[in-house]
Amino acid sequence: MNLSLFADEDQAPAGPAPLVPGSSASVLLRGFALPYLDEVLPALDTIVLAAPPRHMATPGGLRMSVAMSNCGPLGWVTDGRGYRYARLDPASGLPWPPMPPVFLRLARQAALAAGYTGFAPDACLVNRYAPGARMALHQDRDECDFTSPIVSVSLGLPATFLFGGAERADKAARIGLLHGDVVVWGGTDRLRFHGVAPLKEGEHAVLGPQRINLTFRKAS
Ligand code: MD6
Ligand code: FE
Repeated sequence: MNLSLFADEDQAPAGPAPLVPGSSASVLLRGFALPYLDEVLPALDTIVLAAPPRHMATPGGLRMSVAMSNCGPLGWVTDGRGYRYARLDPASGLPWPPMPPVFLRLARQAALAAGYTGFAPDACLVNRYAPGARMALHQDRDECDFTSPIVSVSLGLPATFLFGGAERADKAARIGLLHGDVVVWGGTDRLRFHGVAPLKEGEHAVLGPQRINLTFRKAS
């Protein structure tokens, strides 16, 4: 007998699930952001109006397929001089838009649900993927503080997240991320290689033909 309140198991809200077997340092919170989206989406509109996502250049001079913006005191940027965090948006010379209180609440609650207390992000990277855009395997290592976790919110079209190991050549697990899913990782997994497979064509009911990823970090 099926005692679940949900006819379809796929629709049941899930608690934290390990992102990969054998590690509790990185968790997937299916649908965790959904109750926040009535406030998150208008706030996101304001951010991308003030600081439109743009295709930055890697230190090697390649144009990134993902368009990026930021909110909060610090923003992640890349150009011919390297990767770093900057207080000002290089496109406007102005500070990045402030971090909306609902972003901070969502990030802190997600971190807590994953077992990380006191998360105080000072940077939120806004990544916009059009179909075909991808992110190559990389480590997040431009932050001063590797003791804080990273909280990553997926919105819009589904994506395949690649979650590798400590070495670039380690085989990566493939994890499907949907609108409203949140991934939290830290601790012993903080420096794992990860990336995003090329985004498939599609039209999301709320966000249209794109995926937005919000990545919260404590950078300073
Ligand atoms: C993305 N995410 O999901 C790219 N980094 O669009 C990341 O690079 C990432 O999701 C660190 C932790 C979580 C992430
Ligand atoms: Fe990353």
